[in-house]
Amino acid sequence: MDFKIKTRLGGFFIVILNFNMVISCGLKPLKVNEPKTVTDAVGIEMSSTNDSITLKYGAQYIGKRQDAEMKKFRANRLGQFIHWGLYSIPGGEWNGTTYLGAAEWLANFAKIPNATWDSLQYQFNPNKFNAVQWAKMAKASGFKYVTITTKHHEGFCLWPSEFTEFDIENTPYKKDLLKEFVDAYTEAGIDVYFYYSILDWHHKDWRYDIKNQADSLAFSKYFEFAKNQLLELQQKYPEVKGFWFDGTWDASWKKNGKYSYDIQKALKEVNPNVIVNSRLRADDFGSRHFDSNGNLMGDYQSGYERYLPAKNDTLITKIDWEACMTIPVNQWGYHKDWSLSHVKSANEILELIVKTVSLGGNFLLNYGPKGDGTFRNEELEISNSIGNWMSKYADKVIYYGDYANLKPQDWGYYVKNTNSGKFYGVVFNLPLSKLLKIELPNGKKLKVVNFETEKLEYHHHDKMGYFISLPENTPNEPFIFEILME
Ligand code: 1KN
Repeated sequence: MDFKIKTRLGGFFIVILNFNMVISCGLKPLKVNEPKTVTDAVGIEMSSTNDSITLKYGAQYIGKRQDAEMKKFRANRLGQFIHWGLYSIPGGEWNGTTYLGAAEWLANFAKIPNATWDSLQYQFNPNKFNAVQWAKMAKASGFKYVTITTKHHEGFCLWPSEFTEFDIENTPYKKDLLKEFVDAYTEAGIDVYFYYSILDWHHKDWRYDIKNQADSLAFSKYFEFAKNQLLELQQKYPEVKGFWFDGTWDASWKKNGKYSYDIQKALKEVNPNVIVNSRLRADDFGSRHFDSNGNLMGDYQSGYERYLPAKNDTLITKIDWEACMTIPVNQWGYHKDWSLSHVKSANEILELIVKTVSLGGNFLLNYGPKGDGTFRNEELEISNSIGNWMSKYADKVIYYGDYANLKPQDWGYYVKNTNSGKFYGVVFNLPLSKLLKIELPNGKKLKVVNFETEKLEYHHHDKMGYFISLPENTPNEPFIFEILME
């Protein structure tokens, strides 16, 4: 994917983003400005003393938000992502052919006419859906928040919307499924976020590009529709903590930075502490996620999709960010056949989660429930394993986990718990030497290393660092140790 060309021109960076067809992967901050004055979270138009380009639709504030809602989002760290829509019915199979691609994109790559696809609406009847059961499973897995697709690219709405007939109300299910969902998760103490696709294959006024007056007029109507729907979601489900936007890579959206700015502004007028991902935004010049001055737009960077920053990426630790991840290689919506690609094990997923937290990020793990409202067994099993691990370790190294600012080592990851102030190592790779190396910054001394089972004095210490003997019996799962320094 060729997505970024950076040239230095007369003192500022011009960024040309070329997303061939799609995707917001691969975005890295051009520069991360150290926090200036963090005014309140919604502060519009902050001082731009360091900014080289004057922008009308650039970043609305600079630095990490420090309000209670954002602190909660950050402390939560682990979220469940749910892709559920009409695509969950065919599950990647159409007319006897199973397609390898992402199941929620089937309509697009199998070139299924809109009228045919849209009629799946009359089959959507998840009569085994039990919101309370879902929330219970999510809680047992250790998820502190959930992000559900209210509308994916296909345009079908999981809530009864005043602004379209293409919604849950006009399915055999009829009931307000989203309300059941929001109520159950909220009751279980899990924060609810809404995924909303700007890209819409169903809406007649959606445009990929704006080439003439007529496109421009149509797209302005689409914008009003999307804005109305979003305000409707906020009004009908006031528990919603934030919005996760997707489908914002097309020229039409990039040419209308004002629209992305206005949507964020409108949502924040209703709830000043609402949390919006960076993917919504484009600035005056079509820069996405980061404006043309390199400042993050939205409340956190949401570009890491199915991959993570490097272990030693210290720039990313300066901003809030969230990665989202599939269990197979690339399936978000329900796909019948997971044998087509590598399916991650619980330990692989745990490593991705811990790595994310060690870099000060959040992690969304995706589930694609079936059309009938049940989860596939693989997802239930993963949930079970992850949940077991989380119940032992998450309070120490996941929730409130953050970047520890210690030199990365090959055995695993460091996490600092911002609630307790404690430092931890999480071991994923057991060295054959049975020695764990720890290097501390100048002036710091290692006092003790606390495994769950034993306290260990360090084995050897010289200017290369500390070498810690592993306990006799190392657990048969990723394990943690506490590091006490002085
Ligand atoms: C390669 O292009 C894309 C386009 C859309 C890759 C992924 C996506 C969507 N974003 C994920 C979060 C899913 O919703 C996926 O359909």
